[in-house]
Amino acid sequence: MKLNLNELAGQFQLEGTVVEVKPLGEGFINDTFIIKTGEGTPNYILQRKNKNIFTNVPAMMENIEKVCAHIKAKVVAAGGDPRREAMTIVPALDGKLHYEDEDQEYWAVCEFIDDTIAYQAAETPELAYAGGKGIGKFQAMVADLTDPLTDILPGFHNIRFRFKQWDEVLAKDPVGRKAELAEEIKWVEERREEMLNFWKLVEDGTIPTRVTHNDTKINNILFDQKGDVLCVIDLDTVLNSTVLNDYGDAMRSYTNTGLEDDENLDNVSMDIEIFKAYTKGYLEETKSFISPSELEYLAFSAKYITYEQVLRFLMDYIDGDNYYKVKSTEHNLVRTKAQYKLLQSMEEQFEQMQAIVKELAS
Ligand code: GN1
Ligand code: MG
Repeated sequence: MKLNLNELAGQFQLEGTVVEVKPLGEGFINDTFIIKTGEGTPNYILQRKNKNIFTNVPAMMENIEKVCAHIKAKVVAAGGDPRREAMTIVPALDGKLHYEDEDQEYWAVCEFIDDTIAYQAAETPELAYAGGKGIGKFQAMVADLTDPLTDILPGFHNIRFRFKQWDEVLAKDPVGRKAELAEEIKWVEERREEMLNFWKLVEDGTIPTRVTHNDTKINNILFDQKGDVLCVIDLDTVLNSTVLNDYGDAMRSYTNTGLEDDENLDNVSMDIEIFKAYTKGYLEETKSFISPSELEYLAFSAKYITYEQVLRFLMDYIDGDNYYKVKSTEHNLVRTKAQYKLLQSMEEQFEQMQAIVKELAS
């Protein structure tokens, strides 16, 4: 028998009685629901994890639990509230961290943290500063988590791996979109060497590998009512990689004066004040562990991740929109163009970005 959402919620060790389960948010990857329970008991987040992308959900959930447990111990030691300042994964009735339904879909639950604010954009430098502190603090808390995580997304922010996918998709051109895209493809190809040269430094260990979040958009941070960072959420992509990817991805999303999929490219540019504020907060929290090689490439990482996103959106468009959820047939192309505009804006301001990092790190 196929379970409905309420019955699925019933497969987890929840406190209280389920009142309703309804959709929440608009993630590109998973399907997300909120489980409301009665007075005095927590609400929960129920997610169907996208099994096409996360091919090993049990290992993903183990990674998440490891990171959460590590952070909770730090929060407790600092006198904080581990149920508000860290995510709490709720096991299924059989004790596993996921529930597999009869269609082999994977479901997971965590506690919903009440009374928080999530932002879709870093509207002010103050907010960007707080976000930088939040991600910096997250990285500092997991810096001593040396037990390796399972690599559930091989090659996730690895441009060498992305080029392999890119070359395959372009060779196939499965829906015949390539012919129209000579200019956009050139944007990617022109920068191939530059990006690979950076990644070589990660491969040869010049830039160290640590526990990283890998999806540091501002809406993956919960703020409290005072505007301080409470908790970093959406840990699906916690992996061992370079912290530069977390910094770079945050800069890609925070500094954009437009939308990730803005149709009006005039709206899109990099806001250097937001860049500066985030970097200040980030460096304040990471000075205890960040290395000279990481500092040297910090500003570059903003270009790297934005470039990678240009490639990923364009590749998905050429591939016929199999990865990202799309709202129209052109959506991935619109996203590609908007991210490319942002990349160009970063390239124009690169010297200033480097000067800011240098000044704030000294
Ligand atoms: C995806 O679904 P969401 O918004 O958490 C993607 C990120 C991209 C982002 C683009 C697992 O994240 O890498 O940067 O879309 N996550 C995965 O907005 O591919
Ligand atoms: Mg995500």
